[in-house]
Amino acid sequence: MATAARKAPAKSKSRPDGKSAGLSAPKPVDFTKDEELDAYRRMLLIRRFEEKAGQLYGMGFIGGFCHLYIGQEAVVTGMKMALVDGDQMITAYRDHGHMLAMELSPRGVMAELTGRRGGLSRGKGGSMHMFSKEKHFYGGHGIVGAQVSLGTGLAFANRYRDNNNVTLTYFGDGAANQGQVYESFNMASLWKLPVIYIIENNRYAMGTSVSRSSAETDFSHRGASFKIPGIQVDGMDVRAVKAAGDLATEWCRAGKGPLILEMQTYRYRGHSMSDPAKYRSKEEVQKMRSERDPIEQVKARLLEKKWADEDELKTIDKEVRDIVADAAEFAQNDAEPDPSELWTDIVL
Ligand SMILES: Cc1ncc(C[n+]2csc(CCOP(=O)(O)OP(=O)(O)O)c2C)c(N)n1
Ligand SMILES: [Mg+2]
Repeated sequence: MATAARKAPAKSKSRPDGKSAGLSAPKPVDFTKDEELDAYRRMLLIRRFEEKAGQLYGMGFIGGFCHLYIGQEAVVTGMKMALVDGDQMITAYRDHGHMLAMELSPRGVMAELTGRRGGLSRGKGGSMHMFSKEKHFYGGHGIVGAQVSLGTGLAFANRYRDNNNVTLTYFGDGAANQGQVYESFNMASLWKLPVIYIIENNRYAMGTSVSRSSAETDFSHRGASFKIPGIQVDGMDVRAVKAAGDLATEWCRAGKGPLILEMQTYRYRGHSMSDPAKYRSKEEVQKMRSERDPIEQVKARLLEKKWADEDELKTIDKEVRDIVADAAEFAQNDAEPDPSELWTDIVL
């Protein structure tokens, strides 16, 4: 019996990456003097806060897990600069920077780390579990990838309410290999939900490098099967992040559905507070710090353009250190939650 010649499968007309959708990483926007200073101050607050959190952890004031965001500050800062009031954010456990970017109070965040009643979850959530409905921040989640479906749900609610707000759903390169991420991608694309999936590719998931764990290391292509376009962004340059944020928020508000931004970034510290760091060399970390540091990049531009001199930058640093010192002072001296609170704010 003659067999019909097998036809080659029809080639998909459009590759659903950023390029086929007419998207490519936008050029970094030029910041005004005020924007540079604002970005500098915001990133410095995150850096100094995290340094202090590391110290308090070492002194035994913070128990449990604590994941520092040092090195990645440009990602949340640039994205926040692209938001309007009512836009939401949700992320994983490396979340202190995200909270500060959303303008949650440094005292409230630090006191939550030390488990005090003035903490944002009244001292009962700790580093990984803080929320602020007023500031549109939805956590803080310890289960890798779980926030992706929650963020997609937030976007569904925005679509349903037709309020034109977008949801920034952050997750890591490791989380990008979790199954529920792809279930969420499918629904978000099918229903054209206003959600920006921000993959913070800091090159490692605990001690495992991206190349050891991921078959597709270009995370901007991770939405290909779901027709979600994506672009790669220099996540160490706050201006590049802001430009990508502008593009993505416009895309979502125009009703075009979800978008993926792969932020290429780097974490300087260990995964959590005890990390033997045998999976990378000291030279690799040092190279990033000295050549790509997000805060130093802004500082260099401010000095070069003569928008600030060393003294003015020192004054900003002093102001930021004062805010952080006040938060730390509060977090060490505030009372612990009353035992009667043990059964409140929980679902039985
Ligand atoms: C479902 C689940 N599996 C495993 C873990 C343990 N775990 C905690 S963090 C982590 C690595 C995640 O890395 P990535 O998503 O790249 O985020 P990063 O820590 O780099 O910010 C793993 C495997 C967990 N918390 N939840
Ligand atoms: Mg990672």
